[in-house]
Amino acid sequence: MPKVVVIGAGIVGTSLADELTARGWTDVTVVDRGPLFATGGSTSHAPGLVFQTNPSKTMTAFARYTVEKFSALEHPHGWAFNPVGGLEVATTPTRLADLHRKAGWAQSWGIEGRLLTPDECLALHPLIDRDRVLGGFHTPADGLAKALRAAEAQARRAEARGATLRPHTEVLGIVDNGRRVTGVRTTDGVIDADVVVCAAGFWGAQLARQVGLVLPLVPMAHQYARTGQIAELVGRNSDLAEAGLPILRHQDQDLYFREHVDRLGIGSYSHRPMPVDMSTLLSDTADEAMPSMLPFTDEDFAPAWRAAVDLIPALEDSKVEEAFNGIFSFTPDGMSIMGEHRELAGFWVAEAVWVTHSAGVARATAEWIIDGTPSIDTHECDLYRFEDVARSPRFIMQTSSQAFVEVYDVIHPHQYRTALRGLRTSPFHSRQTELGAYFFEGGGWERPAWFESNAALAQQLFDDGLAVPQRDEWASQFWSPISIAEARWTREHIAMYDMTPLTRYEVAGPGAAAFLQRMTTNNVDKSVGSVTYTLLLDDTGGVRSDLTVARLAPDTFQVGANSPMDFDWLTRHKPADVVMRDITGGTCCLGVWGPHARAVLAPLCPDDLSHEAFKYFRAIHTHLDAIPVTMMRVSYVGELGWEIYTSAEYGSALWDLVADAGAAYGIIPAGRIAFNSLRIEKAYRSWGTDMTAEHLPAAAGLEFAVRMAKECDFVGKAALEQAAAPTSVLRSIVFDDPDAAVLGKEPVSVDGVCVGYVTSAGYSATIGRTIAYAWLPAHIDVGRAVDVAYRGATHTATVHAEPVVDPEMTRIRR
Ligand code: FAD
Ligand code: THG
Repeated sequence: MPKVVVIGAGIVGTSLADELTARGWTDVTVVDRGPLFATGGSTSHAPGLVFQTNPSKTMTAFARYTVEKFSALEHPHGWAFNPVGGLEVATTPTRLADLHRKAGWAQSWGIEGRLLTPDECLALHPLIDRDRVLGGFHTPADGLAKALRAAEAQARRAEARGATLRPHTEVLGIVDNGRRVTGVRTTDGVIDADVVVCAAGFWGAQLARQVGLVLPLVPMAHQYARTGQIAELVGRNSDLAEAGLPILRHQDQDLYFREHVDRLGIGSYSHRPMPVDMSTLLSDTADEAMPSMLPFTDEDFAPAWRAAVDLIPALEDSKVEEAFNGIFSFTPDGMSIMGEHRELAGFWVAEAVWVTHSAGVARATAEWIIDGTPSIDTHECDLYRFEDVARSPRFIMQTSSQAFVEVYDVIHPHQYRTALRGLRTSPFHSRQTELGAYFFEGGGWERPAWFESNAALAQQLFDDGLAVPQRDEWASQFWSPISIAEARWTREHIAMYDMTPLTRYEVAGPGAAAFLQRMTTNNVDKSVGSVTYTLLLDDTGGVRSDLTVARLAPDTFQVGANSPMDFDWLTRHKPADVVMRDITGGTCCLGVWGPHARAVLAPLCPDDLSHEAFKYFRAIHTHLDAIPVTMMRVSYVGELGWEIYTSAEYGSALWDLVADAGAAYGIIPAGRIAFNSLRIEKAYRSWGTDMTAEHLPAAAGLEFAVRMAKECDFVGKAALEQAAAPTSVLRSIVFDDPDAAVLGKEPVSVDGVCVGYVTSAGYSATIGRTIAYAWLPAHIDVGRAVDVAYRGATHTATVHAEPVVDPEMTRIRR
């Protein structure tokens, strides 16, 4: 049986010990520098509020499991979970509208919740000032976790199954044989191990650095205060129950509240970000009870206190009695960090985890370690999700600080940071800027969303009858009607799209073809010049990514991928006779699409671009005018045309060449919003949003890319052979009202019952309606009417056959 050492006996480490031993891996040692179970880590003083609803489906599922698990734990001192319910109040119209969005997430992810009037808020929580609140959102299954009891109960259960707990044992270093971990070096000698899991809380980044791993997390102080006795609370709660009122969030002022018998606990995120200097932490906390508690800074709390009194007038006669600046981890995107070190087998991390998500993260980690694949999609938490730039200390600090500031803010899905922009720009960037591009950010890249230079053209199209929907205020943010004109113009004429941020790798060597055959679902071992759409599956058949694989030479392939996790996955499986390079940054890509694409490009190219000579899904090395290029006849927007690749130094010449040659045909630059709406018209999926590892190809509508009959075995094939027919499937739905817009994650109901959720959506210029994808029960057929809840409104839509536009593929194959 493998020997496991878990570093850290906080809520994550103890929960993991329980999950591992429950699966029969009982040779587990949990080491902690501190005493048990108030080790001195973040768990020791976490007030334990568990609000389950999160924009992330995965995080919500993690939280739901924590509630379920903690509710069933037994501890001699009492409950580990007290389901007092959760209440979030709105004091501004923006927040009130956003609570509708949150209620939508809750419904989509299966959390019971209800929007409340101010009177209903007051009835649930009599301490709040009725006149301050505009409404609220109540989630009855939320509540309080007693983190230390939960840690102890789980640790003791693990111990009963054979695990060992070693307090007062500090891990000083990781021991390895150059390839894999062999143990940990502690203040009490070396402990041998086949698997080491770093669950060391905010100290984890330092431990991981010892083995060459950057964990993008920042330890930050966060203020928590307990008041003195509050008359209104006296007699309400027993010492055992501690609380009866729902846990309360007042997000407009970055505050949360819970009862401590007859006192209130107040947490505040309203202060400046206070990143912790780990080099002085021990001396800074020498006078405190624990090394994760910094001295309270009154001046930072003063405005929070005033805001707290405003919401809860009963606080007027009270004051702060005990308070501290507690430390825990923040990450650039607010997500946890999970996974195994690629270069050091057996070294795992489970980091930046709230109490709320702890049991869920622990379960997924145990499954991942033991079975090889977690049963839930974890890509948003993946250790290898970060681009190189996102591992720089400056980036980590900047984005994590921003995550702190925004922790309770209303964040639009297309709101991007303003700091640290312009880090990754394509060679077309200066031209795009001149053309008035409005940039979205993704993976550090600047990506045009639309071009103001198309405003006059758009106006002309609108004057000529192209419909413009009346989008609501929320959906109109970070959006422009110009995008509709760009999409229409692409279908009717021609447009150029910057595809540079599309991640791409060169996979080369004598073993390249066999490697890609084994890793992906489709047959990619075809003639030089072939391009294949194919899937990466995990061992359980879940869709890890979708790729295009172009064979550019017998032993050289270009892979178009989705994220750094694809590089990680392929690298982990790569044999020695294959070399893989990420060529994204050194190259660029221009998508030239539309009915006039051939007419524009053919005169520039010495090769024959006719349909017969250059077929759909083929690639060639050639030249456009004087520029060496690789052309692929691929179109994510579903039009005649090519992706044109060249190395970065030719980029701006390529842009100018195509722009000049296209002028006679009215070529325009077009942006991401048009791009997105066009791909949705064509039923093309976007990995990570529309489907994830949680879905089998058939469910995601991607079975056409799986070649079960191909000669060789491929990762995930055995699982697909065993797979039952999917019970839910990804469908296209079309909204009835031309003005209806949705942005993603909205719940979908049939006959008043929530049956699924929206993934992505875009306004289709072709049909004058918004089209969205939704996960729906397999029996909900084409033609069925569904209701989509959008920020308090209900939009009706109809399940549509796919693709909505050009099902005969005549636009592409001509
Ligand atoms: P920890 O509890 O910090 O455990 C890590 C352990 O690793 C520690 O015991 C430490 O001693 C040990 N360790 C570290 N390095 C070594 C080493 N080299 N050798 C041996 N042992 C080592 N979360 C919520 O969900 N809800 C809340 O309401 C909430 N409120 C919070 C309020 C405050 C004031 C704070 C500070 C945090 C709050 N959190 C809350 C966050 C939550 O407390 C943490 O995210 C969570 O406890 C982290 O658990 P952990 O097990 O990862 O880390
Ligand atoms: N271009 C390139 N690589 C890519 C993408 C891209 N890799 C990642 C991502 N995008 C992959 N997604 C798709 C989705 C659909 C198509 C291409 C890439 C596509 N599908 C056609 C269809 O479904 O009808 C053709 C499929 C086939 O013939 O097998 O074009 O944008 N380079």
